[in-house]
Amino acid sequence: MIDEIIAGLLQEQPSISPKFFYDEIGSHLFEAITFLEEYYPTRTEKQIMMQYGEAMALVIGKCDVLLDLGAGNCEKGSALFNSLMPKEYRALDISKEFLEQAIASLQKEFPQIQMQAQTCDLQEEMVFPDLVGRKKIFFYPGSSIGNFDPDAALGLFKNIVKVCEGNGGLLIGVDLVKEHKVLSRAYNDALGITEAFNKNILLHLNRLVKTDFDLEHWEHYAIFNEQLARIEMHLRSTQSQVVSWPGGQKHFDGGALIHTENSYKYTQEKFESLLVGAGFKNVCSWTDPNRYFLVAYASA
Ligand code: AVI
Repeated sequence: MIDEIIAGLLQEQPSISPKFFYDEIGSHLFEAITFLEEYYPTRTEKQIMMQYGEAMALVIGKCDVLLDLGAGNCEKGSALFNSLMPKEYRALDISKEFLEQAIASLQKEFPQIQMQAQTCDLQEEMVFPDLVGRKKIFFYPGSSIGNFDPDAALGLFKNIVKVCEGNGGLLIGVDLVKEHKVLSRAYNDALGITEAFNKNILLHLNRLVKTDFDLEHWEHYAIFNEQLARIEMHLRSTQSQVVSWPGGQKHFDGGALIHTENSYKYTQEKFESLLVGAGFKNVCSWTDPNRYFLVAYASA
């Protein structure tokens, strides 16, 4: 992990993987972002799920195992229990610890559902030998897929198609391309929570790698890259400075950038063809009146 971070910093165009956003403070800051007026994805997805939940359940049909990717506090996944009535719920995330706490309280509420927490890094191939032959419904909400490059998203979809063995499918939320002003506001909120979320990654690195980033000399920079249809988040050096860590250092000019995140936005057509290109047979989509966000079910 330390080698990965240092290699990223030493690149000609320095970058830090967005997975390092989510330390304890970062996870809370992201939660706060989801409540912001400017950050429409979370509440828009929730509205779509509430309005079309029954229609989705009809299309999905019987659900044997519900696999919740990036489950976090399991709130979104458990909201599907009443409509999908899975026999088993498998919550997957980078850290199992957090999941186990969430599952312990859910289990009391839904004793009929067998529940299990499993560590899972979506950058790596997923295998579920114990679930072979069972109908699996994957759930990947929140437009987290937007934080993957399209090639990596295609790879993840192909992996899900393979694991589904011609049965089940994927219920997924994705943010749509829209007016630039709306996109830009969502990543440049007036309260500065997204700025804090972005800068906190440096504090996380100071702990992990013993770097000496001084937050006073870095600023949040988020723009919509129209050509690549993605929001790019960067940290911009406000002066010429040297950042050091045990065994190394790097000079940053004033204005130099560290790339911290991409958040791809899709058109409905592009997203559906990505799913079909991965091998899904059928795609059903639901959206909100503004067409800000899309929830799709792709059957394997
Ligand atoms: C987690 N992910 C879908 C968020 C996004 O919108 O790409 C992370 C985020 N970054 C800044 N604000 C929210």
